[in-house]
Amino acid sequence: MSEPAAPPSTDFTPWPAATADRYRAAGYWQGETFSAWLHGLAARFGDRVAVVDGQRRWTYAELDEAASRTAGTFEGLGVSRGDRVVVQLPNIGEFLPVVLGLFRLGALPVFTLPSHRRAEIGHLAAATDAVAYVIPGVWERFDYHALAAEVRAAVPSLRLVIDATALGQEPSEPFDGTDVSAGDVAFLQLSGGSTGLPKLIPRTHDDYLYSVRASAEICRLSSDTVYLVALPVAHNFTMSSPGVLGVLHAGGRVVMCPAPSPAVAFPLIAAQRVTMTALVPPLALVWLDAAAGATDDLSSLELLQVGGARLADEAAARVRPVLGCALQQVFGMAEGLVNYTRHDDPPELVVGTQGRPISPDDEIRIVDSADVEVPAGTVGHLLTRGPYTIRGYYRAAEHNAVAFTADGFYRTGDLVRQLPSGHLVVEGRAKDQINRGGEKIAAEEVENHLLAHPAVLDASIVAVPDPVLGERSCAYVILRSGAPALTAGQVRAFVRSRGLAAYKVPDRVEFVDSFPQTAVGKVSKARLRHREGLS
Ligand code: OOB
Repeated sequence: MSEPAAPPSTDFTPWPAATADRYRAAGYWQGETFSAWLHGLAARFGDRVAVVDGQRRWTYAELDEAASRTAGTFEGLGVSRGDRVVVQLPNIGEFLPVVLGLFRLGALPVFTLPSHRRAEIGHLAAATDAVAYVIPGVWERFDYHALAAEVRAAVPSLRLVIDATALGQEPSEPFDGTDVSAGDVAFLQLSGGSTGLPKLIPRTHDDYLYSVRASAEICRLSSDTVYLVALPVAHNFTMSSPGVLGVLHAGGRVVMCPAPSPAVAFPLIAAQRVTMTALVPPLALVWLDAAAGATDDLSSLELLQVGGARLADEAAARVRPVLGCALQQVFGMAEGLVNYTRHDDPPELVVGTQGRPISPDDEIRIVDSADVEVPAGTVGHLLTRGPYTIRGYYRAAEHNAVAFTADGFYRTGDLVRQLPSGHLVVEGRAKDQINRGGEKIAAEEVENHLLAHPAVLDASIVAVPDPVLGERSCAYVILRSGAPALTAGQVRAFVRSRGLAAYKVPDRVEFVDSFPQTAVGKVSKARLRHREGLS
């Protein structure tokens, strides 16, 4: 009897073979793994400083060696090629040896944010059958060992908790894997999400390195670039747009910034002669405010990138006069597509658009709700596919059927219009998400937690405008009849107690008797957003 055929893997949806051939022939996919890439950097830039964290420095040669040692340590602990490893690290130097070491071993980092808690980490570890979880020990007075103990108790696959700050203290045989291939998935990135549970994004060595090389070129990075890591290092913007990896690709220097506040970042810019950094719009506003009275020398700053959420034109126009550097708008997504305004774009495009795609082979379709293309220049839903945009989420067959078109376009959920120059203007969003200053909240995820409260009959979360964050979240809650009255504070405390990251706790809670309905009887979030009395 023949073996039954294995079911098709839902871990990774490959590009069609002919499309992949085209991306290789065009030189986008170069067949290089992150491990080979790092060896190449060490050969080219050996003694130059690659990473700075406080008083600590790693040269390119040291980074390459440290990656081999961490790979060896993980291998010694029984982690092997293909295993998933949850990585939850703040902006510390160890992030790079850990991640580059896992790449070298062929184990897959699962990226998370330092603000994630039991609910997110537990879900991500379980959904990926992760074998290990890398933490920073104590950071910002939060004890990640305690969190790890809780997660470990709930996720049977999780065998190892590794404190990154203690790594490398014990000698281990360096490991230099050879059997990882460039078409393999290198890591799993977290999606902003609009559904109940966060989805994971499988990115390959080939596709990600293409976006890194191309971004470094578009942003004109060189070995003189000094990049301040102000946003969370594991976010796609900070990692690759052009971010940490783009700067390393160019032989530049990465400076870890433990917090993005002017009080922490400005002295680092002055001391390290930082030339560029990346911020979300609310931070850009704070920096613009603080720069006016700052005594730190910010004159080394040449470029400020802003992305993750829509930057107001008025704030965009203030960047050069106030900070004395150029602005670049970045409209990207962890699923792939990244748009940049270009160095030589006229000021009105830099101020008033969110840029144009990286690649000549990024395909853009702007459609109405029936997937029919809208007339040029009008607003519609953005669909995209291309050489570094995924064709499917990790282990999410059902969701993939709606998140992608039959011919492989990713439905971004963004409403955009395109100018004749190719530049995109983000006009809104069709996905059920709150963009809280660049931090994405899937409404359904938080609603599900609210519904777990015994006194809650129904809950609906919408974005409300906020002058600083752009948007905040407002939860509308219908209580069960006869249930004891709840206060907004109790509702918020309940969500927090469920182990959610703090940014997902509703900023505001309103109790109502009913929700406005759409014609087909669904909750009308559009009408909820415009309820009387909300500003
Ligand atoms: C970046 O990635 P994600 O995955 O956290 O979020 C993607 C979503 C986009 O679909 C869009 O809704 C929103 O964030 N977004 C923007 C924007 N940049 C991202 N909305 C308006 N204006 C912008 N400039 O946020 C991300 C990934 C790589 C580079 C930059 C940002």
